[in-house]
Amino acid sequence: SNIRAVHSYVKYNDLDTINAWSANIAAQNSGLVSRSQLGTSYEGRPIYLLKVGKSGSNKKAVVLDCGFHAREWISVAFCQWFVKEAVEKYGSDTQLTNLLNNLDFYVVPVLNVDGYAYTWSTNRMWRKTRSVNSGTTCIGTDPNRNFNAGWCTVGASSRACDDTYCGSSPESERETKALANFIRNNLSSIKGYLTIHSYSQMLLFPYSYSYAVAKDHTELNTVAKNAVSQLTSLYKTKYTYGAGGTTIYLAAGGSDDWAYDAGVKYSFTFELRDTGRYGFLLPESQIQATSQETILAVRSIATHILNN
Ligand code: ING
Ligand code: ZN
Repeated sequence: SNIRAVHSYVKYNDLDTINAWSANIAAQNSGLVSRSQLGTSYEGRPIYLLKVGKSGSNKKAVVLDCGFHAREWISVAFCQWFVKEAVEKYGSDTQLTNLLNNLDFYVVPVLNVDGYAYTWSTNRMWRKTRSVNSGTTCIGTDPNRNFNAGWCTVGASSRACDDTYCGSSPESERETKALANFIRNNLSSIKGYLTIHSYSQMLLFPYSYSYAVAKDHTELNTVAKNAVSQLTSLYKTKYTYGAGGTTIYLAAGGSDDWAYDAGVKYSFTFELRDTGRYGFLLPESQIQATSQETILAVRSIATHILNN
C-alpha cells in the first residue's frame, strides 16, 4: 500500500519513513542541516547524506555512518537520534553548540539502503548488500569486508554465499564506493570517522585487519577510554574498548581501518547494545537509552577532535 508510517525516534522506522524524515529535518532546520545524495545503491535507491553544523570556514569534519549492516536496526535509529539532538539542543546546550559551531558532522543515516529495505520486506536477519554475484544465486557482499584494508586476507570469506563475503574486489559495491569516494574527496577536512554497528557494547579502533599496533594507538586508546567512561556514566552500560583485532576479532576490509590508513586519525567502530540477550532484535524500548548514552561517547570523541 502507499500508507506511510509516521516517524518516531523511539521506534524503528522503515526506509521510506527515514527518507521523508531526512528531507523534512533539513527543510525545517536549513541553518543547521542540509541533505545531499552520497550515491545510489545497487538497486537504484538514493543514499542520503546530512551535513549537520553551523556554516563556517575551514571547519574540521566528522563522518558518522549508520546502517552498514542491514539487520543492525539500533544503528539506524541512533543516527536519527543524533540529528534530532543536534537540532533540538543547538543554542541551549553549550557543549553541543560549540561542537556544531566548529565541526561539521556528515551523517549517513542508512548506508546499505537495499539491505535495510530487505530486512523490512523479507528477511529481518539480512546483513549484506543486495548486489547480484556472478556464477551463483547467492546475493550480496559484506560492506564491512569490502574496503581496501588487507582486503579479504583474514576474517572474511571469498565465497559469495557467506555473510562475510568480501566482494569481487575492494569497493566493488556502489555503497562502499560512494562512501570511500566522499571521504577521499574531503580528506583535508575529515578528522574523524565513526561507524555505528551492533551488537556487543564495544568501542573499537584500528587495526582489525591485523594485530599491528596503529601509530596513534596510545592516543586512540585514551580517546576510547574517555568516551566509554562518558557512555557508562549514564546507565552503567558496560563497554569494552581497544584495537579491533584483539578486542573483537581479526577481520579485514573494514571501513574504520581503511579510513585510518587513508589519513583519518580518529577512526572508530561502535558496537551498540546489547551483548546478546536480544542481539540484533534490540527492543524499541531501548532506543532512547542506547542513543542517549552513545551520544555522550560521540560528544567526547568530537570534543577531543576539536581540541587536537
Ligand atoms: N561487527 C563488525 C563486523 O563487521 C568489525 C566488527 C569492526 C570488523 C571493524 C572489522 C572492522 O564484523 C559487526 N557487528 O558488524
Ligand atoms: Zn555490523
